[in-house]
Amino acid sequence: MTDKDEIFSKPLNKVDDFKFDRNVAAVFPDMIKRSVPGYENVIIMSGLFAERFAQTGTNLYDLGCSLGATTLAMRERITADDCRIIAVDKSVDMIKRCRELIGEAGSSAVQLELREADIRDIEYSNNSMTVLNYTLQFLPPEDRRPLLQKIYDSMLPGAVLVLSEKVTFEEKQNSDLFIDIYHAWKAHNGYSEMEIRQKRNALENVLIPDTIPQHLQRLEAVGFKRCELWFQCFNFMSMVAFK
Ligand code: GEK
Repeated sequence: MTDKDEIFSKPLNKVDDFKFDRNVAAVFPDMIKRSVPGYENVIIMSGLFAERFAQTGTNLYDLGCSLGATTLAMRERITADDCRIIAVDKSVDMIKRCRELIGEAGSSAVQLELREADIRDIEYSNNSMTVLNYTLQFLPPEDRRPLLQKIYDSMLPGAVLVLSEKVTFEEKQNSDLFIDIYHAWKAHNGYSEMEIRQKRNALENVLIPDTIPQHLQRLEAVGFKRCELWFQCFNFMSMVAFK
């Protein structure tokens, strides 16, 4: 049984910046399912990309792995021999809970390494697939391109990047409309107007979305030859880029 996300359900005098702490880790599966349209599909599809692109004897990275949903979906589908998934998150509470959940999920031929680290600081090598599911958006904007460059440089020919993000739009009217419909969807999922407003304030300085053209231009600039948007629901999207 997963705990229900009620983190912003009481009025707060001051809304602090959002943190991936123990309280968030405890309710995360419920929170992300009710807050990110298409989340469950994106996770399943990440597994399908892994099935197709994992190369024998290589590393696959799940960056900002939280509780390991993407890691587990990838692990389930990989058929190539001698693969290692390296799942990284800088939140000690996320990694702790992730370790427990992965332990409960049983074993597999795919090796799995969980690391509590900042994805900007680790070394990448022998990389056939990297997934950034809703993580790049939390990095300071100036750190995004250097990280993507590091990832690209570590990739083998034929490697793939899956990048899922909340996005914004150049056209203000479209942006406002999609945010409005997104909030209506959150209300449909049981969040009150106050919860939606307080969470939005908590994320304001923490989650800075780019536009889809910004993502595509940056991926091209670091060297990715082919990029495609494969999923979009209002202001959430996922794209795939090939080396
Ligand atoms: C999923 N991918 O379930 N280094 C490492 N981890 C980081 C960093 C960083 N610099 N910045 C943020 N994180 C997951 C969901 S959640 C998305 C990803 C969300 C971590 C942070 O601790 C958190 O666990 C995760 O990125 C973002 O498919 O909550 O909207």
